[in-house]
Amino acid sequence: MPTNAEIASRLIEIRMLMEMAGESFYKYMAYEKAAASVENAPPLADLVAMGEHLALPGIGKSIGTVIEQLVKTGTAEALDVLHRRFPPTILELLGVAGIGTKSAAMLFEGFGIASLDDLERALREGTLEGVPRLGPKTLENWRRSLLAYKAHLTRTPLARARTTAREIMTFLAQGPPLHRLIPAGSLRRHEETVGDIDLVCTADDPEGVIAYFTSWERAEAVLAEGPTKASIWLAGGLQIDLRVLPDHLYGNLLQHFTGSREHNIKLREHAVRKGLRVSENGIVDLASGAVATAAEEAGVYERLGMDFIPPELRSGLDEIDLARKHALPKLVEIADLRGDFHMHTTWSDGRDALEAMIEAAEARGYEYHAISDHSMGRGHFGLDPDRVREQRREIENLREKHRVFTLHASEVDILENGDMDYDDELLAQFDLVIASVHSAFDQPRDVMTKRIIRACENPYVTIIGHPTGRRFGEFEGYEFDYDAVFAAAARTGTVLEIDGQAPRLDLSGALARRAASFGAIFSLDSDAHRVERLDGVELALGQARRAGLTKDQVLNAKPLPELLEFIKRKRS
Ligand code: DGT
Ligand code: CA
Ligand code: CA
Ligand code: ZN
Repeated sequence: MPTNAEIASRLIEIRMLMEMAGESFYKYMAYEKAAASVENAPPLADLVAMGEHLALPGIGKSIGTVIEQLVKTGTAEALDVLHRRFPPTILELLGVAGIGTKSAAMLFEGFGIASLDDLERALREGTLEGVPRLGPKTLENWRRSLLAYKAHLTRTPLARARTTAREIMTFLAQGPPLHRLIPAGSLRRHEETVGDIDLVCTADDPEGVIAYFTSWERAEAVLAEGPTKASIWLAGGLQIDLRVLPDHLYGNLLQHFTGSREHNIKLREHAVRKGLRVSENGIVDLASGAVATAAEEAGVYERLGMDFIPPELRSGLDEIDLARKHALPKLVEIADLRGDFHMHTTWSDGRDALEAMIEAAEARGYEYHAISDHSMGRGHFGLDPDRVREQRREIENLREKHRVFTLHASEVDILENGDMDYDDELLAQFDLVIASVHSAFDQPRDVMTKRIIRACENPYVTIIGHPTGRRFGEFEGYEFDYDAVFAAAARTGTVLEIDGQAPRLDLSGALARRAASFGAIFSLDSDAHRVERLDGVELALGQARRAGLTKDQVLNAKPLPELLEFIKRKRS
């Protein structure tokens, strides 16, 4: 049975299609009102299931019948009739700025354009050129809006956006002179996915910078270009916004465009109570009209009477209250990280050799790190007990050649019943054990919950690897009772991983925050399968900071002796 939200969106669909079909304003607006009252009603499916009559305030008999049909069948006669005239995909066209119901109806009836893809093709092939009332300017606007709309339909995983941001910044650095250049927006806040890339820059010649920016060879289209800002669109659908202002406004500009929207709204509300108005152009004292600009971002927060709020915490939750009370957590930093527990080598499914990974960990300046190849359950590439012992001997030999201390670890599968893929005797021989779910993702929720809790209860399991199994664009993660597992982890002294591999970010900042409220502690790992991916810890760190974690809550911020003591304590 459909939810109220689904029923309401069907009603809106009818409303839009009626407007397209030229029905009167009063008729289609009645559907819009009905949608609003459905959204606020108790679950209609339940009422119908109980045989109750649907009587919603302000809804007449004919729309009442439509709603009843929607509840029972998911569709309605009135909708089917409209769909015989306009295909359902026509509503996509309304997402393009500048296209309303009239234009959409005209595009369909005159040119058979019934979807975004159709429109894109028509614009590309010039089908609409020379059509009365569709001047070149209108078509150009549609072309840009279409690209911008498509870019926002899909969010880009953070790691990919960061790579693109680095590339465009390298390009910009080779153009007209810049004072400062930094990513802002959701990218700077380390959101797991970003809608677009925002760059903030200061320069003496903004127009020169903008012209250079829009000339980037990877820009498929220029969506907007003005004296202080421009947006480009890359093949693959990622948008980049650039703002250029004079240097004395850098602090204000960066603060404004870092967001989040919710954070900025709360910040402005707080400012207004103090008689101040905040914008990207400075902070105005409403009484005197004096404008204070900030060359550094910290100046903005200082002027508003609060501590500097790290970008990762700017979510609009409680960070402003905490900053006013000087009670923000001191977030874990990259320099606090003394090692990385999760990396693979050619012994299992990694690309680089054991010694190469050790050298790369050493080159990052780590005090220690763990090599954690897969257990046998990982198909043909996992290590059997003989190979485990062989790998241990090799690691012990290599230890003598390197300053970094290499722990011999394993990423051991948690089997379907919660047993580990190696017996306890073998597990005891590792310096550290990561336990991960790699199979039977579709188990019922309570079975999966018990399975992971059993792993937590194993004294040799130090860390639960990538706890939810989520992979961007592929898999939302297996279902289990997060709270029950977080509580079990805290109770048993089992560490929860924040896995920084690009498609994972698992735990996410939000879930790590939740787990921390149970008293859990965390490891921030790269899960690198090749040397260059060791920088995945930076992504793990971003999620840890979004969770508000301090270094006391992070296992790999502990010095080696404390780390070894920690592992021993659970085992005894
Ligand atoms: P995204 O791109 O969806 O991942 O999220 P953001 O936060 O990067 O959003 P975006 O790119 O639209 O804008 C970047 C920041 O700039 C946003 O967090 C707040 C600020 N901002 C942008 N446009 C506006 C606006 O129209 N009003 C206000 N108050 N702030 C804006
Ligand atoms: Ca953005
Ligand atoms: Ca943006
Ligand atoms: Zn794994």
